[in-house]
Amino acid sequence: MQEYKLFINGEWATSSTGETFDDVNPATLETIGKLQKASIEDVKSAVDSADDAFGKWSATPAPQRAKILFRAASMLEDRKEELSRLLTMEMGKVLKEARGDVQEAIDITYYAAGEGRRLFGETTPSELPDKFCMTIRRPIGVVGLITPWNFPMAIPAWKIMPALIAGNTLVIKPASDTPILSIELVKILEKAGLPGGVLNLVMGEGSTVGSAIVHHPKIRAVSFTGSLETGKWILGEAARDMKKVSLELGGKNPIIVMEDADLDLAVDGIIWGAFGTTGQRCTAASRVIAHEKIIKELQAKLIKRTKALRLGNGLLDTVDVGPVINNSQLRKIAQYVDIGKNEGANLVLGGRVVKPLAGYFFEPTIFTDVTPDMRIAREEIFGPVVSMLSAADVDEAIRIANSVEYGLSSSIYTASMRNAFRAIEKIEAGITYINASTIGAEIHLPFGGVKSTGNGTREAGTTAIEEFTEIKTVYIDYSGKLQKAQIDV
Ligand code: UN1
Repeated sequence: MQEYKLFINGEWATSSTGETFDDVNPATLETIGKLQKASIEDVKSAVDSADDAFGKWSATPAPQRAKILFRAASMLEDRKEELSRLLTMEMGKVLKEARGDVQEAIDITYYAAGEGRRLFGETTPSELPDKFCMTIRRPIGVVGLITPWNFPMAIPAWKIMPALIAGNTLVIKPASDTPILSIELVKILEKAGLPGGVLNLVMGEGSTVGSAIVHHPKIRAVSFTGSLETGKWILGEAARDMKKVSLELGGKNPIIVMEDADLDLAVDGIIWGAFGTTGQRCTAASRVIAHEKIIKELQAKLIKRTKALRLGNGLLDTVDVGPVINNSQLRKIAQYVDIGKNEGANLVLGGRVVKPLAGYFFEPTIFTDVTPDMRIAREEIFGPVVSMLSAADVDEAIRIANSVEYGLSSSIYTASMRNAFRAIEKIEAGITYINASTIGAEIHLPFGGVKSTGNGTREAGTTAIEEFTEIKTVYIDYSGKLQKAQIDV
């Protein structure tokens, strides 16, 4: 059995308590690794080593830091297939999507490395003569990263790479269900030449290890992707020490389908958005809001196509939908199906736990006749369940889209420019797709959401550099005399 250790101060270390836990393949329930469970003492050592490493790393020119990232990106590329297979075994998503997860990590690593030659600030004139003004970006310090299980490689890379290029030192806690890909990422960075202490990895429960990261006084910023509940808790705790926080939380992402849409294209997008990654993306399409004139036809097409999806082990290319991550998620999804039925929604397909293998499988599920007040239309399920709602026109569809507390991704299928721009302007979401599904954001554009999806920050794109830097404003007076801004002479 492969053992995976903590990474502290450039060394692979066992936990100070010696405790371990298992990493289980959600399709087969085979244990694929033994993981060291960090103690609060281990977290302290990790933060101390990041703090010690900060001076040197932050003083290293960003293009030099970038060299390490370029090497890491190319090593990731060389190992893409092997890492993708490992990712499917650990997380369950089908191999094609696992390759996408690894590719997203490769993309952000190259992108962040390139940013090492830019990290632009602004230059402006001064209101006074012989004076120059500019902004520069400075690293924040020691940053804590807490990542989810649904993108075991892409999301850690989204956070690690921009944070490193900006000159921060890090402590990462990957999700307990899927830490192996983060460990592989750390190993690659280590091989690529990252100095000891710059990146530290601890594993264990959120309530102990995660909490110790959030509370440590030397941690100056926390970047978290996960549930709304945990996000709110982190924001509250971090506020006491004025830590910078960036949160990427839930979604209840709508696909609007108008009466003038290409319905087959819309069905492609719904299937990809709702059942891709077994519905376990923050960006998953969990609501379809269709024009009343075409909803029946759309439903018939969707049901037919969904029936053909094959569940099983994601390593096989005959499989379309993999397992869900663990038993508690499986139970939660089943509970939501009961809630939907009790609320009076019409379960037209799926709705059951199935066992093509020993693991945690749930049938792709469709509810029709869903109304906006039902819990299945409002709450994030994070499973292969889609709710169909009907609207009389584009404005009603957008009103329904906006009636939930989340605002991450959104989509509209329409042939009309007017409808498309209505959606672009009026949907309350961080991302709007036109004639494409809600998933598949590209790494060079900002990623994040409004309302309860986050706290106003964005990941990826140039906004990732904003996430992991502080702006310093610099005034350079070369007049040789005292000059006073704002004061009449
Ligand atoms: C997530 O589910 O938290 O846009 C991230 C997408 C992916 C990232 C999803 N590129 O679906």
